[in-house]
Formats: sequence, structure tokens, C-alpha cells
Amino acid sequence: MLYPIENRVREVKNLNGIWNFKVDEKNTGIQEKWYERPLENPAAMAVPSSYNDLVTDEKIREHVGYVWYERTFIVPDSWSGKRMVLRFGSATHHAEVYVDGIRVAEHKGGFLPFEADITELIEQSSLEEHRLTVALSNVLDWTCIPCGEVISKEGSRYPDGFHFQETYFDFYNYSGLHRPVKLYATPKKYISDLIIQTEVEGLSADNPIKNPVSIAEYNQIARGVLPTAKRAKVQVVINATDEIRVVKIFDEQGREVAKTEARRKEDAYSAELVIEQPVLWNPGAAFLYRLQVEGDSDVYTETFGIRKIEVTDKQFQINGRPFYFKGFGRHEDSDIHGKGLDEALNIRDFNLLKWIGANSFRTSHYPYSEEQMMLADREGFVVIDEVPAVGMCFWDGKSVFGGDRVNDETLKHHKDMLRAMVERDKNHPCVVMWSVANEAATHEEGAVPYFKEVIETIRKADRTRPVTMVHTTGPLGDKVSQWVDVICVNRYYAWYNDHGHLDVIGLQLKDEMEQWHRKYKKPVIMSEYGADTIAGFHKLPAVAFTEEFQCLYMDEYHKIFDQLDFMIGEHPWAYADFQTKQGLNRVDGNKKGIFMRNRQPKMAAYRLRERWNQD
Ligand code: BDP
Repeated sequence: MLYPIENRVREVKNLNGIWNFKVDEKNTGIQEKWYERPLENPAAMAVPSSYNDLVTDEKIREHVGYVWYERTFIVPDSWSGKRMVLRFGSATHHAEVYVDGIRVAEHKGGFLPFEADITELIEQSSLEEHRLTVALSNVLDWTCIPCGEVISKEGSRYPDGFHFQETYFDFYNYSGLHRPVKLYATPKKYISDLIIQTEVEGLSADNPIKNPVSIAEYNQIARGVLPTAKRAKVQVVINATDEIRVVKIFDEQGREVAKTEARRKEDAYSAELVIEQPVLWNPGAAFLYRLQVEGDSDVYTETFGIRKIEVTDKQFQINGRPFYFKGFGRHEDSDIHGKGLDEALNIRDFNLLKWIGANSFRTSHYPYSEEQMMLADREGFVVIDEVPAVGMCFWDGKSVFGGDRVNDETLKHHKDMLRAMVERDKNHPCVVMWSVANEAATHEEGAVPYFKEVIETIRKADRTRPVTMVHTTGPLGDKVSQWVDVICVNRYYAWYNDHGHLDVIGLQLKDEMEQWHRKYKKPVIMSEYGADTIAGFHKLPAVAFTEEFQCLYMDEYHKIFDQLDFMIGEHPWAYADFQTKQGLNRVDGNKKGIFMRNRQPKMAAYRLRERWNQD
């Protein structure tokens, strides 16, 4: 799905700002057809944002079910004869959209964009001002990802109607219109999609260390002369109702470096272009080309980068050089905004990532905003793009895949979300790998056919990127990693097991990592490891929850990573403290952040900075 852009034939109207808002206390709004008239006594609400932390009423913050958003918009006369589309960056989790009381879209899945073509409706309407209404539900059950269930309790010891949203993942179920809402216009004959794939020829990557193990060695490789290529082939598939004529490529200075005519092939157009001596997109040294497609009516320009990804039994190579993932599992999460897009926060985050010496992150546990992906392209961060398949494991022995929990509908939705993620993010050079799930119960028999299908789906959707999934199950129990390219493991030695005993980490970690590699002969990333740490807590000798403990905890892991040549990355959990549901081991959220929620460093940030920048 293309991002809405402006050019001489396309226009975008931003519908962000203050909307009307109403909680559907009894969840009867749809039956009562609230969309037919303006909402009664609405409150004011900011878009984009989560609504939860903007309100003061606990009933609204914790409401399970529908809330309603509403605003008006005007279509300028100059848009007459154009195709008009409403676009939501995300609506968490399930939305029904109405314009002037007419349903124009329905969407399930809270972290990916969707659109509604409203051309006909606008053309047939005599209204000057249109009313846009969104019924938005935050209910999670076993038919969607993330998974969850609504729990009700009855009896004299519970108030009437007592219920709550249960989730089996560790972040607060923020809800709302989290990303920009836009109305855009294109010509009636238009370009609907572009798939850009690049192939590099004559790659030369000066690589002094053939089998790097330590961070210092990886850094030495990364700081060497940038890899070059003799030429790049750029293949484009264009879906359009327009007649497509020409495809051009411009470099960062705006110079045209390639041009060709598009050819019609069955129901799409295609073009192949060649760039001589291309500048490659490298981690920390991004270079973005712009590909422009020109049709009889429509024009669309998409940025892309040229880079080559290869995975061996012990390495992840970008442009022929072994790459070591230094970075974090993160969350879209901040005070007040919740999961709402905050561009200022994103800039701060990327500046902190650069400061600490990170080169990558995982979009744990859902695709992040398109705006954030564009920033990663531009700043040269390497991204593991994760679908919102989280909460598919119980730790008490209950089965997730074997009974009435995960079911055919879950699988269908999971596959839909994978395809939608690829559709949205396929042209981003920052995305180097797809993650199909976080911590699913892959030791269960039922997980085997499930993930076989999941992985086949993503491979069919994109044959150019490796695939991973992130494990909590250990190497002996895991039944599905034969289908992935890279093993990602989350592990909390000395935290959730042998709590506080730092001296067990080295032994247990080394043993487990070697087992993973022996079993699958694939490179391994430590995709989570960490300890809750309250900023300002200190103790000598160190105890759990202090800043000293977090540093020593990291050190123990790092000693082992530096000994294993198949370990290709470390993503401490988590980048910053974040909000979770209430829980006995969550004091106002998860405190494993290397940064505080306000994006100021804990002591461990300095420790990592030193490690990740070492010569
Ligand atoms: C892992 C999850 C992550 C949690 C983390 C933790 O992947 O979402 O926040 O553990 O417990 O299980 O801190």
C-alpha cells in the first residue's frame, strides 16, 4: 500500500487535530446507529494519540469495547474529477468508518494502515461539509493478533457486569487513532502499487576479518571502506489503472540516473532499470534513490535503497559484510501520547540510538508507524519488522495451539496481517528481515502446521528478505525453526529464573546458545535480555532493581556473546521503560528500559555506549 504523497497531480489533506470523542459505555452504538447523526455531548480528543492517558476517568481509560471518533471535513472544488481516498495510518484495533452516515470501511488489526475510496459518495453528495465517524473497538480475542480474551466474573463478591480485557503480552493495550488520518486525491486513473526489487552486481566489500566474533571486530568491519558495486538492476512492478509510460530514477542530488519505458505484462506494468556504480544503502550510511513512475494521468515517487542481504550458517551479511545487530527491542510508547505517533519523540529516539552506538531495532511487537520506517531508511537503521503476533504462549502449561484458543480465524488474520505488513513495508531498505511472531508456544504440536503456513505465507509475499521468529521456547522443545533463516531468542537468566544470581548467566546462556546452533546451524540473535531497573536505585554490592545490577547483568551476557561466532546480535530489552497492564511484578510498567520513559539514560546506557562504540 502506497503512502499518500503530494505532487503536481496528487494532494493530501491532513485530518489530524481535535476530534469529537464518545465512549460507547454499553457498546450499543452500532445497533443504535450513532453514525447517522452527530455524536451527542462529545468530548474533545486528539488525533493521533491513544485516548487512555489523556482522560482522568478510570472507566474510560480501561473501557473494553467501542469508542467513537468524529470530525467534519471539506472537499475543495479543485478536487472535482479526482479520485478521493480516506486513509488511516492505524486504528487500534478494529474500526468501522462512516462518511455522512454511510459505511465506507471496516478494518481489523490495530497496527497497519487501511483506506476507503470515497469518490462516488462525495460525487453524489450535495453536502458542503462531510461528517466522518469512526467506531473503534479495542477488544482482543482469539480471532485476532495480538490475542487476548475478555474475562467476566460473576457472583456476590463481584460488582454487576464485572469484566476486563485480559492480554497475554506485556504492554498496555493502548487504544485510539494512533497514526495520522489523511484524505488524499489522485487522478481517476491512478497508480495503486509499486514493488521495487534491486539486485547488485560486482559487489566488492573490503572485509579484513573473515570470521568476526567480538563487537570490536564487527565495528572494525563497519568502519572500513564502504562496500561498492559495479551496477544495480532495479526491477519494478507497477499496479495501475492508468497507462504507465516512463520510469525514472533520481539520486539524492536529484540527478536522473536511469530511465526506461514501462511494459505491460498481464495485469501489471513492469520495468527494469540499470544504475551504473550505484551508491549502496549501508547501515549508518544510508543512501536513498527516488523512483518516479509517470503515467498518462498519475505520477508517484517512491524512495528506495540498494543493498544486498545474505544469511549463512554464522553470519548476517549486508552488502557482503558481516553485520552485528546492536540495538533494542522497542515499543511505541510514551507518557500522555501512549502509542500515538509523536514525531518529536521519534527524533529523540533516533538521536539516542545513534548516541549509544546502536545500528538496529526490532519493531517489537507490531509494525511501527510508516513515519518511523521512513526515518529508519533515512538514518540508516536496520530493522527487524515484526507482525503483531504476540501473546500466543502461556507459561503455566495451558495449551495455546491445541484447543479452542488459536483457531483457523486466528491463522487467517495472522496471514492477512503478514501480507499487509509486507505490502506496506516492502520498499523500505531499512527492513532486512521479517519476524512472524514473538514468543509463541512453538513446543506445541499444534504450532507446527500453524507456523509452517505462516512462514510459507510471508515467503510468498516477499522472496527477498530472510525470515525469523522470536523464541521463548528453548532449543530442545522448539519444533518450527527449521523454516526460518535466523534464530532470535529472548532469555532472562537470573531474572525470571534463578532471580538475582548473576553467576548462573554465563553457564546457562552459553549452553543454550550452543544448543540452538548445533540443532539448526543458523545464526542467533539475542533479541531480548534484561532486568527491571528503577532509575535512581543504587546498592553496593548490587541487588536486583538497582542500576548497578542492570549493568552487571548486561556484562554477564556480553562476555558470552563475545565468545560465540554464530551470535550475530544483541538487543537488550528494552530500549525505554514502558507502560504495561497492572501486575504484581509491574510497578507502573516495565522498567527494563536502558532509558527511562522520558528518554533520559540509566547507568546501563553508558555501559552499552562504551561497548557498542569500542575499537
Ligand atoms: C518477553 C516479552 C516482552 C516482555 C519481556 C519482559 O517478549 O514483551 O516485556 O519478556 O518480561 O517475554 O520484560
